[in-house]
Amino acid sequence: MQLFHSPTSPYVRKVRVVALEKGLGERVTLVNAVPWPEPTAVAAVNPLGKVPALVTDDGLVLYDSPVICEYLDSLSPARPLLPPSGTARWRVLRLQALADGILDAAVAVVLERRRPQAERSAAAEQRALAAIRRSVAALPDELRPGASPFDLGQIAAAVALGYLEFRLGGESIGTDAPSVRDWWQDVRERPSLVATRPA
Ligand SMILES: N[C@@H](CCC(=O)N[C@@H](CS)C(=O)NCC(=O)O)C(=O)O
Repeated sequence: MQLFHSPTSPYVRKVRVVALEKGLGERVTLVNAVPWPEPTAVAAVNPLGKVPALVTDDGLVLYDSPVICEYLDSLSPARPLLPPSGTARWRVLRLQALADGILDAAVAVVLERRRPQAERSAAAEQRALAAIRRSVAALPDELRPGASPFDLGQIAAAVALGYLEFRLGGESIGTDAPSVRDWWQDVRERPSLVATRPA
């Protein structure tokens, strides 16, 4: 399988962590496709021009990280990352959505700060930061050290906290709350997270 990727994309990292947790790491070949500046190689397989995109061994192209993660989870019954049905499944998917939403807001802040000063919107940046703070504050209800397996929701949450540390470390966004910090300390040295840590 080919994974179109960029080394610092947190959505790509989530997919790579899933592949490693499923024991599929060796089957995934990375194809460099940094989305900026245009043109980007990923547009040849994903019309949205975004990474990650996965080309399966059958030649099927999949994109959007939740779709790719569910596909990888389906490849082997070992260590299921997503419950098959019921409330447990919706809780995992909801946590993934919360964590991916944190990423969307954090990426928006990073992009806003890269604009020329005259084009920057303080209101857009503050709105995104407020969404991050609210969403980080919602994490403790979902995360308790050792309380549940490292499923797709927890993987997404770990990747989101890693990205906040990487891009917005030192800012007051709630990640220093004891319950969030304890959970993050508990999982951050997992081999799948260490192997995919952004430089
Ligand atoms: N919802 C998508 C988000 C993917 C995404 O936004 N990737 C960024 C890199 S971090 C990208 O490729 N951006 C290029 C663009 O927006 O044009 C997913 O989960 O895969």
